[in-house]
Amino acid sequence: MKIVALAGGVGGAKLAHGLAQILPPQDLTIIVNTGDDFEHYGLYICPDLDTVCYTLAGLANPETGWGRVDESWNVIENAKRLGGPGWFNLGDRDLGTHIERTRRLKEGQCLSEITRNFCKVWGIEHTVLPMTDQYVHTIVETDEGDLEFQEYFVHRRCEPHVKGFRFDGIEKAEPAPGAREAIAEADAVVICPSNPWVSIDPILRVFSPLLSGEGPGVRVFAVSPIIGGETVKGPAAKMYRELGIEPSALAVANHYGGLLAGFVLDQIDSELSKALEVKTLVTDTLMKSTEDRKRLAQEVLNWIGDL
Ligand code: FO1
Repeated sequence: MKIVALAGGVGGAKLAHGLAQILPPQDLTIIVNTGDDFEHYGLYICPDLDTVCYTLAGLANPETGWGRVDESWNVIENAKRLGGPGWFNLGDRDLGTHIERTRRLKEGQCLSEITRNFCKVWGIEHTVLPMTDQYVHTIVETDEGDLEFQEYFVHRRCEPHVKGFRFDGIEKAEPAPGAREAIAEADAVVICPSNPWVSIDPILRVFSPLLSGEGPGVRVFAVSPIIGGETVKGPAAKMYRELGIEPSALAVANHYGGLLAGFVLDQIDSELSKALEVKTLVTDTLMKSTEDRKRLAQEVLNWIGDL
């Protein structure tokens, strides 16, 4: 079965990793959000892309989910001592990725090509694509004004009250080379348990109308990032609340609306499945261990295969 997975950072990377443990490389393409990308210390940082790649390569920091395992912080500590900003933690190993990516971008290589090269070096055989090669910047509109995503997420610890989101540059963003074809050939698209507002919506916008629920379309399935009204990691539940929507798996399913052929929700939320018109899979969606990732991915694939 050929699958295209749509993923943001840590939660999305976990299910993508589960899928990669089961599907052969030619059957899985992972399309990753780049709206969180930003420049810091003159370097171009792609947090979600790196989180997905490090996770697939077994290089991710198991405690944070982002950044590298066995990391040290000498460079950023020194930069901080000299007066540089210290709110975004760039580890020594991780910095090498940003330095080389920035050098290549300045040379004129595009992000998808750089990602392909990096994946080869990291031993990642499945296809990982940024959603686009153009620059898209997620702006969080808050009661304290517009904030760049990382400014809101890391620097301000998601404290400002959210009023809306904007994806600057999205109108000019074309799907990365190979992404359209991967979707056209796929048996299903799986939306990983990432933040619907800031991780998945930018991808859906880039791939609209291909993934709009109106086209001839591939079947789209989503796994809820909200379990028992809360997010495992990140601000999705807080965002729903501040936008006047009760955070729940149901709210996530409604968010994707007519796009979905099926929805996966946690057993804690089994009651909510009755309110859904799409097909549902109710299971243990919490991925605490590497085995959990594979188990959930296998259950989702079996379910899609049986539908
Ligand atoms: N998240 C944090 O909460 N604090 C950090 O200092 C931080 C640094 C960081 C460095 C590289 C990287 O690839 C990711 C990093 N993240 C950090 C995670 C990132 O901000 C978010 O996980 C995503 O943008 C949301 O999906």
